Amino acid sequence: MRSGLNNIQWCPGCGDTLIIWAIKKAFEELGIESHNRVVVSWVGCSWKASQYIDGYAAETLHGRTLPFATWVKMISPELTVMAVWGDWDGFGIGMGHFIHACRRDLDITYIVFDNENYALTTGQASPTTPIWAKTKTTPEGNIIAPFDPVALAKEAGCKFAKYADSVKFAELKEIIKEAIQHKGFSLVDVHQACPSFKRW
Ligand SMILES: Cc1ncc(C[n+]2csc(CCOP(=O)(O)OP(=O)(O)O)c2C)c(N)n1
Ligand code: SF4
Ligand SMILES: [Mg+2]
Repeated sequence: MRSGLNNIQWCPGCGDTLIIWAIKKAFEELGIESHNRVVVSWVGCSWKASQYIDGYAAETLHGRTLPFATWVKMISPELTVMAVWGDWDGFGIGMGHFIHACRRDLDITYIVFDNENYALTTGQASPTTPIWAKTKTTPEGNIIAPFDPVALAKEAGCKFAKYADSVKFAELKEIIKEAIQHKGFSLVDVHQACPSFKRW
């Protein structure tokens, strides 16, 4: 069991903080108690989300959050299982797992902390970096168009796939609640601020 919001280590103004508050409120309003839920995360800034939300938690390898969450759901179907990823983790190194999770449609809520860059490694371009955005790896501007995670998820069989924005807190919380209540695999791709590296 993990708990605690006492030691948040994200940069001031980071959208990650709003997203975990929305997740915590969603669990609270749905009456899902800490011993009935698991939050699985990976490597990246938002990996700490699982430490800051009370309840069972697991930190897995980069790109491997969904395989681990799948295993948890299969052995403990009574638990509410949430997987939290970054945009590189979910749509880069973990892309294969993402597509197959959509197809498999197990009851897992998948929240992407989409800051459109690799933040933990100090601001490289990711699969959702907008075209022409300047990052460490695209100093002249990104020339590779990002793809649309929600469209991709739907194409792969996901029946609940939505965008959200961390600054629209009430809407974000409601979308997360809907995603948790959806019986099957659900994606919420949350756009968020990253004041340290997302400057577009
Ligand atoms: C297998 C592996 N490859 C690369 C890394 C280095 N690495 C750590 S975090 C990261 C980028 C994470 O980006 P994202 O998933 O978007 O999360 P964010 O930090 O932006 O929240 C990378 C490439 C690693 N830890 N493990
Ligand atoms: S680098 Fe960006 S995503 Fe990471 S903690 Fe700082 S503001 Fe948040
Ligand atoms: Mg990122």
